[in-house]
Formats: sequence, structure tokens, C-alpha cells
Amino acid sequence: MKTIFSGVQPTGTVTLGNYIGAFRQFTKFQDEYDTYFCIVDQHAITVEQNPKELAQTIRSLAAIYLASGIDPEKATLFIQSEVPAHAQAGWMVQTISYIGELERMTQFKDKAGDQESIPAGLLTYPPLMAADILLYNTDLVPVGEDQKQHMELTRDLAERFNSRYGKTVVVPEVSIPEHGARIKSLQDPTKKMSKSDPNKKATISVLDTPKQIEKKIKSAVTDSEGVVRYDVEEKPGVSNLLTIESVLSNVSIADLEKKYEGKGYGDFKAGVAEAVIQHLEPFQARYYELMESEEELDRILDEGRDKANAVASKTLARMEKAMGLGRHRN
Ligand code: ATP
Ligand code: LTN
Repeated sequence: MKTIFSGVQPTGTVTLGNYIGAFRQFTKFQDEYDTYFCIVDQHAITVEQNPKELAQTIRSLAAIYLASGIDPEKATLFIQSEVPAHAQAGWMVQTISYIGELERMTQFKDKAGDQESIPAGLLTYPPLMAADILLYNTDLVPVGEDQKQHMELTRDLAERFNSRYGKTVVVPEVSIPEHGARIKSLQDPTKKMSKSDPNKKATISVLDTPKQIEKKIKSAVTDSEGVVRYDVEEKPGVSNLLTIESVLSNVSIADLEKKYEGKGYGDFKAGVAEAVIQHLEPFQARYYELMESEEELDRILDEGRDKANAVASKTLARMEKAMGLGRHRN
């Protein structure tokens, strides 16, 4: 059976972009693959976090994974910092990473910005991500489009490890969804919708109320043509809304264009909002139920931690042996 691994950072509330680009894919894989889904809290601290809020966001993210349909009977859901092999293997992968290639990562450049003091962890974020993936002998990594560059580097690092130390790790492939891999900001449809956008009108959280969703979609930036048609170059705002409705209601873009023929943006936005609200309603109900049942959440995360530890510690031992660390006899 092939293995799937993906991770999401517990930073702020999960957006509709995360949901469409990542979570929606995850559930599709759990029936046919050996799946690992990780709450990457050690990645989250590459940007300063409030400790109390981080602890809360970790639980909330676990509930979001489950509410989106992850079944703990089939998939392994766990917290990165509870499996020590991640930090250990992350260090090892760092030693074969080059500063130049890490500095070229666009996520690093965006997050480092023009800060005077750049945390070293922002730079060494990708080797830890590579370690996450390699520890589970992962074949396929489902992520949104923004992670493509990190995945290319992960493959380079895996190949480098194997060529230096002998074939030890599996070189993973990336899986990016055909539609919805890059949901855009509602206020600037040339930028991706991002959890950390300070303008709350730009993002829809998966926990927003129907009223908030209606309001945000109503104020989404479109254009002055007044015709609902898909054209990413000329009409990025309308195209983004069409993509959102299409993936959430499972109706093709062409059929949606027909549905809105002769209608204005008012009707169109109301339709998109309705599709989002309808889709999120059962999700939110399950989320709040899970957040109430602390024990169930803890039990699932304990089991996930144990299953992940068993697999990760084996790969770690193999990597250490290949590198000659410790007292492994040949
Ligand atoms: P931040 O903006 O704070 O860096 P993020 O929104 O990118 O956070 P992550 O936890 O880094 O969130 O990403 C979780 C998953 O969601 C990743 O697989 C990522 O590729 C995907 N993703 C993030 N933003 C989008 C988006 N706008 N459209 C589609 N997928 C997305
Ligand atoms: N870098 C990713 C989060 C992440 C991840 C991973 C994704 C950390 N480790 C392993 C897939 C596999 C992000 O910023 N979205």
C-alpha cells in the first residue's frame, strides 16, 4: 500500500483556501492509502507564537482535520512535537542542505521580509519539512500550489541523502489538486488567500458564521464587466469565486457560467455564499461537537502519536545508521 503524508501549521484559523487546497484532498486518500496527517507545531514556531494560543490552535486544528472527514480508524493523525524523530531527522537533513538553496525559497523570502533579525528557523524550515515526509517512507504528498517549491527541494534533499549515504529514504512525489490549488484573497485576487493575512475581509475562515460569509463574499473584489465568466487573467476575482462554488458544490465551471447567464454580480455572489454556507454547515456542527469532547480528541491524538512514533523511529534508525551516527554496527 502506498503512503501519503501531509502537514498543516497550527497558525490562526484555517481558511477556505486551506480547506479546498489541502483538507478536501486528504479525505479522498484515506481509503486507498496508508495516510499520515500531521499538526506541524514545530513549523509554526518559526514565527513567534503566543504559547497559550498555540496550545489552543493545536486542538482546534485536530478537530478541523477530523471534522473535514479524516477517520482515525483509517488515518494516523498526530502532533509533530510529540514524535521526537522529526526534530532529530530534521537536524540530519539540515546538514545536507545548502544555505543558498534555502534562501531561494519564496516562503522564506516572504516571511523574512525586511526584518532586521530573521529567526534561523525560518531559513531551516524546509529540511524539517523534508524530514517530516521522509520519516514515513512517503510516496505522495498532497498540498496546495504554494508548497510546490518546498516539495521540489524535499525531493532534491532525499536524492542527495541517498547518493551520499546509500539508498535509505523514499523520494516522494507531490500531488496538487487540478482545481482549487490556489484560492485567492477576496480583496486582492492576484494574491493567495492566506491564514496570516491581517485583512480579515480577504479570507473566509472555515469557522465563519453564515452572516460573516455572506458579508465577505458580498464585498469581494470583482470587475466592472458585469458578466459571470471564467477568465483568470482578465477577471481574477470572478474566476476565484467561480472556482470556490464549483469545487464545493461539485458543479463544473461551464455549468455555473450557464446558471449565472444574464444575472448580475449580486445574484452571483449570493449563490457563491449559499454554496459555501451549505458546505460548511455539517463541517462546523461536527467541529463544535469534537471541541466539546476533549477525551475523544486526546485519545485519537495519543493513538496517532504512538502509531507515528513506531514508524518514524524505524526510519530514523536507518538514517542514523546510514550516516554513521551513534553505535550502529555495520
Ligand atoms: P500562512 O499563510 O500563514 O503561511 P497557509 O494559509 O499557507 O499559512 P499552511 O498551514 O501553511 O497555511 O498550509 C496548509 C495547506 O493549505 C498547504 O497544503 C497549503 O499548500 C494549502 N494552502 C494554503 N493556502 C492555500 C490557498 N490559498 N489555496 C489552496 N491551498 C492553500
Ligand atoms: N510547509 C507546509 C506545512 C508542512 C508540510 C509538511 C506539508 C510542514 N511539513 C510536510 C506537507 C508535508 C506549509 O507551509 N503549508
